[in-house]
Amino acid sequence: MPVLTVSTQPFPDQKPGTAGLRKPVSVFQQPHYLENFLQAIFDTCPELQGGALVVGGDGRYFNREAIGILLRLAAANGVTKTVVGRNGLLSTPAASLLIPQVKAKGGFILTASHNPGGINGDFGVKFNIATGGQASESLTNRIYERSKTLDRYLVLDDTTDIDLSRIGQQVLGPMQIDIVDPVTNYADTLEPLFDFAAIRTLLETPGFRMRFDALHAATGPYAIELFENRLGASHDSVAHAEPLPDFGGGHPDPNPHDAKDLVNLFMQADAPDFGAASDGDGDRNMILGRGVVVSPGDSLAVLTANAHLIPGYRSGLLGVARSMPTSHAVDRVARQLGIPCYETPTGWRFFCNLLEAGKITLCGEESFGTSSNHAREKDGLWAVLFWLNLLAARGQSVQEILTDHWQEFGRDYFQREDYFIAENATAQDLMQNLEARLPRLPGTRVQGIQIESADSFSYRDPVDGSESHNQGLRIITGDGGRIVFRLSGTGTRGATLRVYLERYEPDSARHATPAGTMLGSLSEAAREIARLPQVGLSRPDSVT
Ligand code: G16
Repeated sequence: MPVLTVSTQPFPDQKPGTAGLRKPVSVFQQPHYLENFLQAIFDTCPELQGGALVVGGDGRYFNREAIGILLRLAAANGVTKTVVGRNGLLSTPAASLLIPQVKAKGGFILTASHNPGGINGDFGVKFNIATGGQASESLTNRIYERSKTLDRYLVLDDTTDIDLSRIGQQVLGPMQIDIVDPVTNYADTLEPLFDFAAIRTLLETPGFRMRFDALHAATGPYAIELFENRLGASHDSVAHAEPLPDFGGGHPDPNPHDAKDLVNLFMQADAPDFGAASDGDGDRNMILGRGVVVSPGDSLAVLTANAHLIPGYRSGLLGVARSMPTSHAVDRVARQLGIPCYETPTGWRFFCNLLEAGKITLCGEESFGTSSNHAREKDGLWAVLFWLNLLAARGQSVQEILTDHWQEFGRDYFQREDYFIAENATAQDLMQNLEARLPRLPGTRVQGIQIESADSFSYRDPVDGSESHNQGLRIITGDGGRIVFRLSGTGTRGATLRVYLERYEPDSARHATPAGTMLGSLSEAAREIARLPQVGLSRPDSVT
């Protein structure tokens, strides 16, 4: 086999973040940059030799070129077969499901998720293991260590053009390439989990309207297949369905800040009955009803409380998990159901061990991610189907379901405030200084709020015993509230400080009060505690 060994220099900045390596497109376009990172993965995972790989991406700018490079490196590193989504497209959940289904040794998902795309946007590479789950923290660290000493990569000396649009088998040197329809397998996997007949009846009810906004990202073709083709939703139900390399210039993140148009639509009196959106690679979801956006913590809690109504989950739940900054709403439901509830650091990879060990059935995060043990990634369209099935089974609107839920369990008001900080070093200093002050906070009052305790969150994985430290700073207040500070691990420029605010309200007479009102003083307290105005951060850049 004609393999070239190309000399290279290590790049010092190839440390993956919360989910893979994400950088501006221009960084990935530097000579050898992508090749180096891929080679670091092949060197760290010798099990990929002689096996199959799944490859696909969210269709963002540089997706096709990157796949071309990846295929040549894979062939040179002994991969015998790659399964590639047609036109290089695979949503993250679809790729994750495909990996174990085709018995691949792993998969490469080319995505920067919710980060903007286009030539001036971001690109990213995620490596998932044979279970379909994200690489663990220790594997990610080993890949990073390898990237720091890499001085060569292997590439097939063969520039045969692979036609990514043609479903079927092709070859590249000794490697077989199977181009597959990215949608059918995914839709076939999800369908048996839900009562499609009941959802179809709901969607065909005269006057019922839904709107799913694919934000010109990966989920468009999947949503059309599921909602319009299989479930009979009207043909205007899926908006912005065509995946575009720059996502149509938008920010493909389903949250009230970035998907403002959709939120505004649902605040109108004549809004559709049900709405949802997903992100660049299809793993996040936001659920809306007329006049209401469901907060991610509430969504997880509602799904847990109602799982017995859904065919795939009728036999009960093993347990649930949420990331630490996610609201405690699901904890109350788990307590009532008598099932375990785990609290993990931010990052889906921390759920994977729990899922694999059969400890949990559902899990979710504050960053608009939810999923179940059907996959090892979060799954945006799965959550949308779950909610539709719930609407059909309960015969209620989104607002009615939420109101009933709060009535029974109380309401966990939740909001995330993001502060953009231009200099990374400023952000690191801010966190270090705050951490140093934590021991002095308990017993003090800030903005009239009593502080009960404060710590830095550490996690011990109950399956493999591995420990993760410095996973966010927590302040617990006397009125059932909590403030969490952490730095985002998915940005590519400067730093983003995330401040998560939460407050429990058992009294249903107060459940209609807007979150901003309920959390106003906690927000002020957070700014004072972290001394944000002193570094010019007097107001958040976004609130979701
Ligand atoms: C990624 C991870 C999620 C995590 C999120 C946090 O999401 O997959 O598990 O919750 O990052 O983002 P940040 O560190 O910016 O708060 P995604 O959708 O970008 O893959």
